[in-house]
Amino acid sequence: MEDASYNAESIQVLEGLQAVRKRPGMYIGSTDSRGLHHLVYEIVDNSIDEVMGGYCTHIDISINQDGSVTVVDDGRGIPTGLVPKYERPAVEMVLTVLHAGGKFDRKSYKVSGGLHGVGMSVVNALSEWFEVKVRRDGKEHFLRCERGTVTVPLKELGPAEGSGTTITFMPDSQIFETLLFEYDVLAEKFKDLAYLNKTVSITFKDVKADHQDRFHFEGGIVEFVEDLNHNKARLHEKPIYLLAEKDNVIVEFAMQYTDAYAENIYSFVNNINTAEGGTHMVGLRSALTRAMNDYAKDNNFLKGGIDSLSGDDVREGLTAILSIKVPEPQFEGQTKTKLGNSEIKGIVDSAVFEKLAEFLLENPKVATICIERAILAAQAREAARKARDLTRRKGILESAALPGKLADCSNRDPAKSEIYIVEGNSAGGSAKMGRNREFQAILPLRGKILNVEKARMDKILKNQEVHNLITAIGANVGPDCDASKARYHQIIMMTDADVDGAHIRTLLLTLFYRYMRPLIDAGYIYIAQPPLYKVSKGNKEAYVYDDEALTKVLAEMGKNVSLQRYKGLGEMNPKQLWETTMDPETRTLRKVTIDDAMKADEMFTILMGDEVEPRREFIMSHANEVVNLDI
Ligand code: 0RA
Repeated sequence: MEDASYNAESIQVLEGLQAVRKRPGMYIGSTDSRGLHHLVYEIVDNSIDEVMGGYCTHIDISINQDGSVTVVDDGRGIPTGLVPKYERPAVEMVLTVLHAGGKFDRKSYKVSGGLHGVGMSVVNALSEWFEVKVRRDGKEHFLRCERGTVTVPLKELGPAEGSGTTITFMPDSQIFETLLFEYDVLAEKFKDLAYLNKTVSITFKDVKADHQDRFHFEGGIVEFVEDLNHNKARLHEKPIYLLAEKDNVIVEFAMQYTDAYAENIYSFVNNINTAEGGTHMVGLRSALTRAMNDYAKDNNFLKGGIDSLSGDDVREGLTAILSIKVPEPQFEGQTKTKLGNSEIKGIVDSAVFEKLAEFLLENPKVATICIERAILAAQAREAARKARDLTRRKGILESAALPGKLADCSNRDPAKSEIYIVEGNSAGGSAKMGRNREFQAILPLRGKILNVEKARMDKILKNQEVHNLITAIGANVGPDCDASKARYHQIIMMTDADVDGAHIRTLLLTLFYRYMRPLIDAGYIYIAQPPLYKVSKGNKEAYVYDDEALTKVLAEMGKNVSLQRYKGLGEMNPKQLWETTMDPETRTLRKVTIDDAMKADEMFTILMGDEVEPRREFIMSHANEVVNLDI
C-alpha cells in the first residue's frame, strides 16, 4: 500500500516536472534572457524569505566559470528529514514536486501569481543539473538532480557548523535560447533586494570577469531614496519615513522632495518591482494628495489663486519608495508587475494618510518645505496651462502643422510607421535618401537641442527642435501625452557613436521620460544601433557593432585587413546607412525601457544639473568610456 502510493506519487512528480519542461513559458514567462534570469530570482527569492523571517543575514551569489550559478545563504537550511506520508526527504520534495507548497510553504508573503514564486522545482526542471547542499543539525547534506530527476539521492557529506543552503544550477541549453547571464541586470535586482531588506548583506560575483559587488544598506528604503537623490538638490535633509501594518499588510514608505520637475516613485510588492503600478499606487497617490491638501488648508497655505493641490503638484520633484508586503498578491499586466488586489488601495491609502498626517503635524518645518514645494508646482502648472492654451489656440500642436524638416512616410498606419530622429542635417540627408519612404519618416534634429533640466514645460514647448519632435510624433506632451495618438509606433533615435551623440540620446530619453512617458510605456521608443567599424579585406566587408565582436571578426579575417572606425552617421553613404542601421531585415533596434530612461534621467541630472561637484566627479570617472555614455 505504502509502495503503491509512493509509485503513484513518483509518476505524478515526473509528469509535473515534465510539464514544466514541455511548456516552460507557462511557468517562467519565456525562455529568452528574461526567463533565464528569472531562474536566479526564484532561488534568491527563497533565501530572501529566510531573511524576512529573521533567519538569514548573508546571501552570496556567483556566476561560475562554467556558466552555472551558485546561491549560498545562512538561513535555516531546507529541511532534510523524511516527510511521513511519502517517506522522502523534504528537500527532495521541495525540488521535485511542482508547487510542493502546502506544508513546506513557509512563506508568509508569497510571490505567487504568474511569473513569481513558481518554486524551486521549476528551476530544477529547467536545469541541466541542479545541486543542493544543506547545512542543518550539525551536518552537511547533498542532493543532485539532472533535468528534474534525482541522480544522487540525499546523502550526508560530513559535519557542518551553523546552518544554510547552497544551490548550484546549470540552466538547460535544450530549454533556453541563451545561457548568458547579464551581470548588470542581476546586480540591479540584488541591489534592490538589499535596499528592501536592510538586514541582509548580498555579495555578487562574476568569477570569469573577476568582478564583485557587495550590497548592504542599513538605512533600507530611506537610504534607497537618499541614493536616488544623490545628485539632486534635496529640499529637506532626511527622507520622511513611514511604517504601518494593517490587515496583515505591511506598508513601508520613504519620500523626499527635490527641486527637479519629475516625480520618481518606485513601488515594490513582496520585493517585486511593480513597474506597472497597481492598486497600492492608487492608494498611495490618494493618501499623498489628501494629507498634503489637509495640512495646507488647516495651516492657511492656500492663497493667491491656488485653492487646492493636484496630485501632480504634490508629486512634482518627489522621490519615493513604496514597499508593501501582501499575503496573497495578484499580479497582472503585460509583465505581471501590476498589483491587482482591490482591497490594497484602501489599506495603503489609510495607512499612509494617517502616518503622513501625523508626521506633518509633528514636523512643521519639513511640512512647510513640502507644502511650499507643491504650491510652487501648482503655480507653475497654472502658468504652463495658460501657455499651452495659447499654443493650442494658435494651432501649433495640430497635426496640420507638421514640421517642414520632417520627411514623412507615405503610410498612414501608425502601427506600420517608423520615425527616425536623426542627429545633424548631413546624417539626416543620408537617412532621407537611404530610407524606405513607404513606412520610414525622417526628422533631423539640429545639434544640442536644449537644456530641459533647467527649463519648465512652457519653455520646452517653445523650443523649435522639441516642438518639431512633438508635432511630428503627434501624441502631445505632459499630462496630455497620449500614446494612442502617436503617428508612429516605432520612434527610433539614431545618433552618432560619440560623446555628442550619447549626449543627445540622453537628452531625448530624458525628455521622453519626463514628458512623454506613455510612449515609453507603450514600447514605442527605440535606439538604433549603427555599426562602430567596417572591416574589409579584398572585396569582403563586415560591419561590426561592438568591440567584443571586433576582436572576433579581426581574428576571423586574419592579416591585412583594413579597419574603418565610424565616428558619425555622416560617414556612411545612404546605402550603407540603410544596410547597417535602417533595414528592418538586418538592423538591430534596442527597445527603451522605463529603466533605461530612468538611468538617462539620472545621468542627465548629473550632466546638466546645478550641482557642480557630482558632474565633475562623473565626467572624471567616465572620461575613458564616454562612448558608452548612453544607458
Ligand atoms: C522549507 C522549510 C523551511 C526552510 C526552507 C524551505 C528553506 C528553503 C530555501 C531555499 C534557499 N534557501 C532556503 N532556506 C530555507 C523551514 C525550515 C525550518 O522550519 O527549520
